[in-house]
Amino acid sequence: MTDYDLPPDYEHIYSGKVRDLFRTPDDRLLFVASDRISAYDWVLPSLIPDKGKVLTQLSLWWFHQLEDIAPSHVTTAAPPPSVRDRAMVCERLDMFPVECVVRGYLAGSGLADYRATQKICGLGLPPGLKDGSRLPKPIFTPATKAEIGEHDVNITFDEVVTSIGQEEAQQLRRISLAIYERAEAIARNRGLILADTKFEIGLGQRGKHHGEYVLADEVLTPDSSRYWPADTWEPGHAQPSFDKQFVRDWLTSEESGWDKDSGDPPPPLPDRIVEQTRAKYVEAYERLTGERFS
Ligand code: PZK
Repeated sequence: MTDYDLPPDYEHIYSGKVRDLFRTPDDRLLFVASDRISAYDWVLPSLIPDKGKVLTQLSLWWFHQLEDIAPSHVTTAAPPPSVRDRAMVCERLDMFPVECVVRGYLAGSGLADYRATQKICGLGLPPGLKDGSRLPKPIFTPATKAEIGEHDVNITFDEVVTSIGQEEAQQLRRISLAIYERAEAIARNRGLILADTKFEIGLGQRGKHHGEYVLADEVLTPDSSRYWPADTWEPGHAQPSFDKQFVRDWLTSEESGWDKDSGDPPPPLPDRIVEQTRAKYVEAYERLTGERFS
């Protein structure tokens, strides 16, 4: 799973469903995006060729678009050759224990919370919103990581304040909303709706960014964000996922033979679904950046 043929002095620290973190010999972090793909809370037994490269290159492009809002954790050091295009050498930050989520549209856990309470993270919303509705304005909807394997838990802004302090909570909200606003406008001009997105932010520990709020992880990739095709957006039902819809449709089709509620692991994807899905990640990269993926 984390076999990237790295030099022996790179120490594996942690793996998420689709990304892996290593310590470099000089005590920085190597962030590696795999070709793994998740759906229905499973990591599928199929890889999507170039997915890690596409998402890493997209993330680097976004970090550049956001440089005037917040610095990123990415350093100029080159990753080892075996992971060159899918990895970033990053500075080690003191991470805030908060998932900084911004929503401009109603979906996912935000939709579930709205239906239950007409609120998200304690923020009241107007009545009558539907699945996929645009919100009156983007909202900061923080979450905490639950136990491993569990879903993030939405929390109120006051709970963030209690956890990390008033000044710090306000900074995370300010930075997150500013980034969403910038990114949503760029995506909209490229025919994509950025429905929601999640950031991880930390404080610089040394050097140029000492004491500064620094953007970490990967940013504004289809794995950390919900992108929808703008031309078919229609509130009132679940919007098709820009990147994973072929996967979801096949996994829930008769052909797959899989029941997502069975507890059984999902089967491998047919080659055509793998290829269609790869093409969607490449399309996301090319539409957003305006550059050919290579
Ligand atoms: C850090 N994660 C999440 C990332 C995973 C899990 N620059 C940083 N400094 C300190 N900690 C982190 C980062 C970053 N990025 C990020 N956990 C810790 C994560 C990658 C793979 F499995």
